[in-house]
Amino acid sequence: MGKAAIDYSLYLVTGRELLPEGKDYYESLEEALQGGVTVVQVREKDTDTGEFVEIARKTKEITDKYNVPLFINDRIDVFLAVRPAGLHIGQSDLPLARARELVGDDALIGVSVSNVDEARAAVAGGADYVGVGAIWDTGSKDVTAKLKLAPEGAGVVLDVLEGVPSVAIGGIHPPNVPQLLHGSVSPVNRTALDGVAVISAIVSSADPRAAAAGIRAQVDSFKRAR
Ligand code: TZP
Ligand code: MG
Repeated sequence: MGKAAIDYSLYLVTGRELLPEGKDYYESLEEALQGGVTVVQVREKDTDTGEFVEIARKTKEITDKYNVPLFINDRIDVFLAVRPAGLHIGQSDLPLARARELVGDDALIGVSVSNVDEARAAVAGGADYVGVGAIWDTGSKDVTAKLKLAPEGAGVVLDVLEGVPSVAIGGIHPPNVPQLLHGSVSPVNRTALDGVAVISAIVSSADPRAAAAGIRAQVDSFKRAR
């Protein structure tokens, strides 16, 4: 899957711990894909390596079926074992330059950024996309107050991306998507935001297909109108 083919409109980050009681992870994932998820990232924080690899491998079987690119969060070893489209790293993970040496030029690397300096470094280092956040408070990750960008702060970060694709992340749910999409827009970055990334808005839903479809429709109509 070539780099140019990626549509970042609706980026699902997995969070098995947030599934509703009795909901199967793979079933939820497949429903979300049917609802219009365009990118998936497997994010596992306290999972044994062998199990992480197995989950990533099975997840890839499903995302492949929908022709959706898969990223692995943090773990280069899991990436190398499964070889999906890409690796996603944060500011305290493997440095971007080392990650690039290890994954090669054909793989995609996404980088989480929370401010303009991190965004500039990610762009200079050749990140294929950036995740900008946390936009709002989230129960899905420990984020300190200074990392909370709110839509206006996201716009400042988007201004320095120089065409590198971006997704916003953190506390994004259907009611605040309009505020995000319009609040993060300035004349410079009008086209900079390529999509939204969510965990709980889809994973916690009893109907992930409908949850994904609802957010996807909002992003699609924003992108059509700009
Ligand atoms: N990075 C910044 S915020 C966040 C991550 C992984 C969690 C997003 O989860 P949610 O449930 O969509 O707020
Ligand atoms: Mg990380």
